[in-house]
Order: sequence, then structure tokens, then C-alpha cells
Amino acid sequence: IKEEAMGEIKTLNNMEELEELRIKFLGKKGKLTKVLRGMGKLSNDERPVIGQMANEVRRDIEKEINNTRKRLKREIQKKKLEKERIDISIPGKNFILGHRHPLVKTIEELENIFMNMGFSVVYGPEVETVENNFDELNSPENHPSRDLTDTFYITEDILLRTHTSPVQIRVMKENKPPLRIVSAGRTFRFDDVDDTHSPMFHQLEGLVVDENVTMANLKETIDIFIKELFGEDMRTRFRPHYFPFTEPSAEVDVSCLNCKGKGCEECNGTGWSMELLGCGMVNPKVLKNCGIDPEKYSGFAFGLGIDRIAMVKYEIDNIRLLFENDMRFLEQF
Ligand code: FA5
Repeated sequence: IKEEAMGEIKTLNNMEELEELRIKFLGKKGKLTKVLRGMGKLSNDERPVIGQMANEVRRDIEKEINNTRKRLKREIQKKKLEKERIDISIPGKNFILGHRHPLVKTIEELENIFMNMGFSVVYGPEVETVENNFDELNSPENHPSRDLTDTFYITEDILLRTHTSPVQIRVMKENKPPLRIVSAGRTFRFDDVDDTHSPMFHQLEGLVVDENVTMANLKETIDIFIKELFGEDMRTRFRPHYFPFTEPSAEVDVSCLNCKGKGCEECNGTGWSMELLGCGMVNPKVLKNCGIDPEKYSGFAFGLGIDRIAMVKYEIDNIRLLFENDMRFLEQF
């Protein structure tokens, strides 16, 4: 029995097999137990001899089981440690770092330039009232921009703002002059999509209201801003225009980045890049609508097309690229 047990114990690989072996030899119905139970049948002479032998065998088997248990425990732990080992010589996984969208970068840059010029940054909602978006801005009842085909209406009185100018109304109604704010955000129009037009685009609105604010202040503010953004040699061109909420009004172009105004293929020889913003002196009627005395105060306002500024700045020739989220495009910035 002892030899059999000792032989088998050497081939064991795990705790379960060891337990099975213990039961097979030392359990209630085990081989050795059977011998001990059969002792009653032995003669008085044989009993002490066989008894001692059986006890020795039992002790030896138990000892070997204990040793084997310890050996198996060590082996299991060793295997576990090997599995958990960290090989510090394996090259690390590449950590892919994201970055800000070119439009977000442009917005932050614009806000920073204006903050340095003493403007505060405010926010307005994308869903607006017809009152703030058109009425209070002196937009005539029959103006084409109010048309269903140009504006996304939600109800008769609520729409997706078509420009950031309603933020002017909110700011003037809630605050007293002097005012000096910019506000960037999304705007929506039923425009046909082409290289420079998108139905969802971004504007940055600027508004200054104080005593003795003049057109010269407006022109200088825009000039400084454009030079901060594009560099000292960038020139601006103010073209007379019409907006119901400003009088007089102007549209502003900047010199072509490619030829710096000399005239090249990209600007069709004109030396000027696309129209970037609209601006003007706040119409006294609008000041009045918002409870500001036009006799005492005057102001200027402007609305920049942020997408177009990003396009000029990063030399992007199609506005759609900004909204397609194609990684091959975005990874270039
Ligand atoms: C306005 O929206 C006026 N609210 C701007 C303004 C503000 C004038 C304050 C006076 C005082 P306009 O419709 O021209 O103006 O749009 C302003 C700029 O938004 C444009 O110069 C252009 O850069 C940009 N823009 C207009 N429509 C689109 C479009 N569909 N896609 C991309 N950019 C556009």
C-alpha cells in the first residue's frame, strides 16, 4: 500500500488529484483504513505488529501528502507570478492624443484678441425669438431674409437664429452702457451649399455702446483685429452696404493671403479675399428699442463669418471640409 501510494503521489499535478489520493488511501473507505478495520480478525500476536506497521504507513503517507501539498502550492504560485510578470522591455502602446477642431481654435483665437482689446465674451441661444432675431433689429416686415425659404422656423415666433445679432438685443436690454462685448456661436440659414456657404455656420458678433463712439472707432477696431489675426501687412477694404440694424453699414474684405494684395490667380487678380464680415453704426432705432437713449449714446457693431476666417487662415478652399469630420482633413491641424 505504501509503495503504491508513494508511486502515485509523485505523478500528481494539482490539489484535486492530491485530495482524491488522500481519500483513496486514508479516507473512511480507503485502502489503509480497511486494513486497520480488519485488525479485529487478527490473532493476538499479529495485532500489535500489523497495527504498528499500519500506523507507520499511515504516518508516512500523511507526511508525503503534506510535503506534496506544499510543493503544489509553491508551483501554483510560481505559475501565477510568471503569468502576471510585466516585461518592461516591450515597447509601449502609442498614446493617441486628440486636438481641437480648427474652428474651435479659430473661435478661441478671435475671443482672445477681443478680450485683449477690452471686450467681454458673452453667449446667446441658438434658438431665438423672431422678435430678437428680426423685429428689434429693425428688420422690415417684408424683408426677404424673414422668408420661410431663407430661415429655419420652429414655430411662428421661434426660429434658429440667422445671425448672432440678436445677442446685441439681449445685451442692450439687460445692461446699461458702456457696453463692449463679443459673442461667438452657430447660426443657421436656408442657403444653398457651395464652397463658401453652409446652412449651419458660425458668426462672431461684436458690440460697443458708449458716449461718442464713432465710425472711426469701428474702422480702427476692425483694422487692429485683422492685423492681430493675419499679420501687420494685411489690409482691409470697407465697402458700403445695407443692414437694417446699422446706419451707415459696410462689408469688409481682407487682402488675399496668397499674393498679399498684389493680384494673383487665387483672387482672380483682384488682390482681395472673400467677404468676411458686416458692420456699421448701431441704428438709433435699435438703441431706442432696447431702452438706450440715442441722443446720449452711440455704438458700432460687427458680425464676422468665423468659418470663412478659418478658411482664409488655414487655407481651406471648401467650407464643407470643416463639418465632415474626415480624420484625414482634421489631422492636418
Ligand atoms: C449679418 O449676418 C449681420 N448680422 C452682420 C452684422 C452684424 C452687420 C452687426 C452689422 C452689424 P451677413 O448676412 O453679411 O451679415 O453675414 C455676415 C458674415 O457671415 C458674412 O460676411 C459671411 O462671412 C458669413 N456668412 C453668411 N452666410 C454664410 C453662409 N451661408 N455660410 C458661411 N458663412 C456665411
